Amino acid sequence: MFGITASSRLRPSPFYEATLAEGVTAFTTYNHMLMPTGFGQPQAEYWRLINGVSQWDVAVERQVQLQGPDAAKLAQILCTRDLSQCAVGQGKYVALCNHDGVLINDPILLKLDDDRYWLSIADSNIWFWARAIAAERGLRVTVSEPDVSPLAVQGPQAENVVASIFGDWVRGLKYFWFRNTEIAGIPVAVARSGWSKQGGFELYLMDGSKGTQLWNIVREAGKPWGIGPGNPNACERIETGLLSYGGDTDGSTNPFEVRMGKYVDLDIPDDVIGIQALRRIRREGVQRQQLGVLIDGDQPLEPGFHWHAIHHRGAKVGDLTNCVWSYRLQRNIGFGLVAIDCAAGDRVEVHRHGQPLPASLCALPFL
Ligand code: THG
Repeated sequence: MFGITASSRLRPSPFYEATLAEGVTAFTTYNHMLMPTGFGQPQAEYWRLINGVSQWDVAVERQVQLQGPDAAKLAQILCTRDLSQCAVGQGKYVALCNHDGVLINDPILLKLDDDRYWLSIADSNIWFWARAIAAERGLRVTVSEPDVSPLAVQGPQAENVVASIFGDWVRGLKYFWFRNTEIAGIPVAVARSGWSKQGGFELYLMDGSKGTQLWNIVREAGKPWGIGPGNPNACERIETGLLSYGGDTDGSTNPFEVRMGKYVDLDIPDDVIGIQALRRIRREGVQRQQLGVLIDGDQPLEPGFHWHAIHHRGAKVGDLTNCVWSYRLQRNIGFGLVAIDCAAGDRVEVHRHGQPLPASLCALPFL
């Protein structure tokens, strides 16, 4: 489309040089960094994730570290999920909300120690937020952004690749659990996680000067399984129903509207930010829900920047928040954020560039 002007505001990833060497063709911005979004072969990249193994520069998932005697307290104040049973070495998918119960990030929380946590964040400024809350509540905690950069290894063969590097113990890691280790003197935390439903791991690189070296270790180890470069894959994540904070959410979305209710514990202490609003929303009922949208027709649509209005019986009932050509379903699919009285099976129209496209609502995930 156009180029990107280099600037110190756009911090390079430790894997930037390695992705250039792999032939990266596109980036997006995320947490004031560049994230690769393609390597020129979208179909091959997709099928490699579905059938094989793929390695991704996801250093943009920055860690907000909470450290100090009140770190656990701050973590709980920020997260609308009960953390009291979270063990050292465990991770959890959590919703961060503001005082109105609006979702402001959906990180993975990692408990490194009783007094040290990471929030592995999606695309919003949680560093500011956590510092402000800690200061306002007088907590003894240091909030920082450590030198930590995740590299994802995703796909059905990811476990074989990661086990060949670190040993068979990785096969026993439970979902979102992690262990600190090193490879060739490079400090990493190995976690079973990642933004796909094809299985996989994330290697949290803890020395930003070793990005190319770690990338190449994974690349070499993955050769027997046909590893290649990839990135968080829009098609796969929409087919499998994974949420993109900021893409599928707006300035008033609460967790219940976007299928995150199961990660909200309403009986946590009253001082958790947003919990009182969430109790009220639960009591009064939500206005919107997330459903799948299957657009009629068998030609891929061009992706766009905006949400598209969804109409039902002549009235607007919500928005299509993303849209992608599904290689497995051979249809254009997306998520609808629609009124609570809409239901799977409803026939609707997506209004895109002034053109109404007939579509059907369905349950998520698609696959
Ligand atoms: N890896 C790391 N940090 C991240 C992401 C990541 N931070 C931002 C973003 N991605 C967080 N968002 C998600 C969303 C969904 C999942 C993971 C991260 C996910 N969800 C599963 C699901 O919805 O089915 C399982 C969740 C569960 O049951 O606990 O995996 O990718 N480091």
